[in-house]
Amino acid sequence: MIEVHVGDITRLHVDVIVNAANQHLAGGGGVDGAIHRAAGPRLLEACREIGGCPVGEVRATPAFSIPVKRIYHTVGPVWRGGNLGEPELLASCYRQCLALARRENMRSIAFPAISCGVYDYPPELAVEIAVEEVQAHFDRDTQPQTVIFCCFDEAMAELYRQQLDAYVRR
Ligand code: AR6
Repeated sequence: MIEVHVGDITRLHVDVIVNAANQHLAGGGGVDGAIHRAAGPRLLEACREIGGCPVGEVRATPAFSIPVKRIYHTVGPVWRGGNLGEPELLASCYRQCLALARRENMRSIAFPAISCGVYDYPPELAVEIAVEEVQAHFDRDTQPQTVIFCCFDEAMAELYRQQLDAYVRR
């Protein structure tokens, strides 16, 4: 099941929330800042112990004060025009998070719009990749069974809805 939700990802009742982190796992603004604020200072300690995460990969931590099971920190690409491997790297973020959720037996996972804020990825293009990767997951697997695209605003949610409709019509 795929759902589109508008609101703060730290308030969702799911097994996993995904963080759009940076390579240093050092905390930051945007969704990263919101997740660190809600989880509390132990999250930064856990991230420091991990040490970092390459672009397109994922690292998992406990969620501390956020009432979910896990936080998956993935690092999206910075948009530099699209010819530097950005689409493959963004797809890899979604793929690796979904594969890890499957290995960890997580039933539900919520993604923010990775790279669509500070990292400047054009939302229309990012949403296309996100939907494609999640659909490909459901073609192969049944677990995690619920994927939520969590958007901070209605305009972004509308892009996901349009893309999901387009996919169904193909
Ligand atoms: N819940 C859901 N979505 C949110 C929330 C929230 N609480 N807050 C923001 N968004 P960004 P990036 C949306 O900039 O582009 C950080 O400093 C936001 O509207 O958070 O991958 C990291 O440390 C946008 O649509 O992530 C990195 O340095 C989307 O989340 C860098 O930013 C992603 O925006 C990562 O940049």
